[in-house]
Amino acid sequence: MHRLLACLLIALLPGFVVAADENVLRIYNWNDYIAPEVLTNFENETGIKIVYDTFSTDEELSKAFDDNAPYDIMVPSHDSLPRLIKEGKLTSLDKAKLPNAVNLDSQVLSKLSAFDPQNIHAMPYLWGAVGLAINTPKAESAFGGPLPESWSVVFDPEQSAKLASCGISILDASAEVFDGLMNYKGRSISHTPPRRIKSAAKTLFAIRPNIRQIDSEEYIEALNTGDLCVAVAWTGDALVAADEGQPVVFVVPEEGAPMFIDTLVIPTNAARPDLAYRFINYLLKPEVAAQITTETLYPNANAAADQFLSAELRNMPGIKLDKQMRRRLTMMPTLQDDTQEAIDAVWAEFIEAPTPEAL
Ligand code: N2P
Repeated sequence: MHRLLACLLIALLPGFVVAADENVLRIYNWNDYIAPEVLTNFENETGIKIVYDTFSTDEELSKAFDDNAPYDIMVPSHDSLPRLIKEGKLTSLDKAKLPNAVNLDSQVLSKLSAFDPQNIHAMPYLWGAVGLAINTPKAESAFGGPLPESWSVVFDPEQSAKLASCGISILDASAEVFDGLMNYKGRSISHTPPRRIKSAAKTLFAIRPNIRQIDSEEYIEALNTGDLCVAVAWTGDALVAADEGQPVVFVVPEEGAPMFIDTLVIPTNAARPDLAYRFINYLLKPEVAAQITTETLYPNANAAADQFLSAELRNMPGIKLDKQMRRRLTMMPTLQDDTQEAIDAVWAEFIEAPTPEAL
């Protein structure tokens, strides 16, 4: 009798509706970084339910790791891997559970192995570059002629003042923006002492009144609707705007710019590593990787996926790097702690500085 009562009570408690043995996979990924049908197809094929959350900044992702947020898959960029590995946050992957990893591009794996030796903790997902998305007609008419292929259009206060009226946006990605800024100044972000970060930051504050928004998510829509003329952008986000019919080109500045590889990892606190392996292995299928590139316009790390891409996509500058892009791009380094701390402090101030409308 008592037992029956207990069962009834348990059945009525909302928390018990999701029984512990129900197959739920929790994923934390960057915004606009998957084809939604990949999620539904996987759910339909496997009966596994996906809870899918997104973030738009590295700070949000770091916080999720620090808080041991209950995710089974997360998507850190390559430069975060050394810290996450050191802190014991990442599962050593059992490659036997990822047979589709044979499809991965050996060049991408080798680049990544500088951050995760022997590719033990992370499988490459999508990659790309940071550069300038330029709405050519709008930008040229505000600028009074063709723009140089240079960070100067954002970081030179006189040049960005000319473009301010048609809308400049900057990624809310401090490491990437400082990487570009140091390149603009003819230096490298690696081994930059904090005092040099502080002095470079003066440039950021000088251009702040010319910047309409600092953001990595809403700017995609603004580019797509022609509301911005220049954006410090990630490759795919710029290419999507062109795909939406905007006269937007993606330019890698001549001074040099950072490249990133985003990776699939299983946090050590994952509740369902078994489901995480199944989904990562699914993402490593060539046709699935191609589906994701076709939707996001980010190149994937799957050497076997090319045959599933349209010829137009296969050869699209940005998905395929031309010689000039290759020459101008460098993998974003992992920053030393003191450099990172200096950047974090300056960035918080930069973000909170009054917006042009408020001035
Ligand atoms: C796409 C996010 C790109 C991730 N919106 C850059 N690491």
